[in-house]
Amino acid sequence: MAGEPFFITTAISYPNGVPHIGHAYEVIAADAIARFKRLDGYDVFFTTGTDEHGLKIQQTAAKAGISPRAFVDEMAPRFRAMAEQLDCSFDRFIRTTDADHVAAAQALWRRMEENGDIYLAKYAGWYSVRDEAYYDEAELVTAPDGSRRAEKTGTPVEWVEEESYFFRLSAYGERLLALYEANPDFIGPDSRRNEVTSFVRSGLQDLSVSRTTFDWGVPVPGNPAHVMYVWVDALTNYITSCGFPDEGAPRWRQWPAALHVIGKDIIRFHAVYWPAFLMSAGLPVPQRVFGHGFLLNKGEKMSKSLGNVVAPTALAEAYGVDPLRYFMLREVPFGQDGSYSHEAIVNRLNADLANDLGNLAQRSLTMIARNCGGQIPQAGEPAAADRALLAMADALPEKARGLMQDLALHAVLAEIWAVVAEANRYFAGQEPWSLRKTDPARMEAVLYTTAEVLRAVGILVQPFIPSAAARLLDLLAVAPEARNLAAVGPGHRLAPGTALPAPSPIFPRYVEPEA
Ligand code: ME8
Repeated sequence: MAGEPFFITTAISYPNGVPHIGHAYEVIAADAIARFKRLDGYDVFFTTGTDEHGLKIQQTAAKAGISPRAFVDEMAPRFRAMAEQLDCSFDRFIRTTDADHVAAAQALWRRMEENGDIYLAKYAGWYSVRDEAYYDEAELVTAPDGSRRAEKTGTPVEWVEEESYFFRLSAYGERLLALYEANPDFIGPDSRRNEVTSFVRSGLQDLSVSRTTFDWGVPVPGNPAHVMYVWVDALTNYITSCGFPDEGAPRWRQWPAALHVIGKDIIRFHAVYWPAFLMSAGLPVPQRVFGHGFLLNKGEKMSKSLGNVVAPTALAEAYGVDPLRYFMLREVPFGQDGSYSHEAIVNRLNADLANDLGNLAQRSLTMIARNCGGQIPQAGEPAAADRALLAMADALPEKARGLMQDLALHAVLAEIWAVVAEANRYFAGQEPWSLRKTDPARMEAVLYTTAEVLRAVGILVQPFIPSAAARLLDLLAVAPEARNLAAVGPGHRLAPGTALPAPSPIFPRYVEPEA
């Protein structure tokens, strides 16, 4: 896999409000995948960003009494700061107001137009500003206050008539179905694939792709009275960052994307519209689109002392970045909905991180510091118990690769923690503290085996809890270039006699702040 490109993206967020927990969840999950692939030798390119055009933004800015440009210039940095605070290793933060993006969106439009897929007509229909989408009569309900609303989202709709450009989506049904058929992994999880397939099977209508009722958007090439429908503009971000329309750009080797990580609510845009646009433009389609679930605050459960916080910034400050990342990725099976609460986060933090992994590292490394001269101990002749435990740790990269292929992030963590649990049982059963007097060589072997398992675990947890993993690997004196998946196993065992730094705890327990 060495050097093979792996382009991974998040959706780009609407910056019409401050970042919320869903935005944090998505960028953390994508970051864990990106980091895992880097550890496995891929040439990873990882982007996230903001989706800054459209009526919603224009209206929010107007309410705030400032220009849309000033508004997004104020909001976009908050999204970037959140991703940075959460230790997300993105290579580009793309804003749809970036000059190269506007040029890319116009170039894509021209390609679709040259292919005969864009035509001018009149549009009349029920439009939801909140959803930036038109709805059919059949998709509406009447609210108690008499207003017409979209049934699916509950947002108000208004009757809109405008001249509009259309994209000939109706021509792409067969090709899309063939794409899903030939690439079973194109849409995940399975529930989403079924949903999309039946939507396409039911017949596709042409898509209105321009607006004349507002002007905060990318002008349509050749007819600036129109701005592009925000989804045409937004989806293009993925090829902008690969250098489009310059197909000779160095980054172009990253296209097609290996994976678009998005929420389940926008799967149709990514699995139907987006590949159709790309087919029209004669460009390769992404390899995979994965719609994760929604993360919801169960409500009342948050602790009073935290003021019922839901802002990701506040959660990261209250629990720490690594514990928050770990919680989100371990607690929620990726692809399903999940919920969070103060109790659930604290429980994971204290049980899995502070107790299981933190204590094992602290106890074994303290014994090494005190009894082995602060050096990696002698391995000795491994006993059956040592070999069994090491075999489990050595098997982690292969297991993790397989589970990662299914994007089962929670299952990767479960496998790693199964090894941690086994190492704890081993440590308790071998009683190295008793061996200190009776059989010091055996004590060294037990401590060596434990340290070696911690090395494997430290390498494997880097994608999920990057700072704590780095601290653990530092404590084991693992060289920076030996922190990848290929370094797990017999070929790169810890060298006895290597000097270690003084041990320090990697995960403090969470204690409730004083009321
Ligand atoms: O949809 N839990 O932007 P957005 C988990 N601009 N994920 C959530 C969530 C929650 N509670 N709420 C939202 C947009 N998301 C468009 C995308 S991409 C070319 C354009 C996810 O700010 C949501 O599913 O509303 C989406 O993937 C992302 O957050 C941004 O949502």
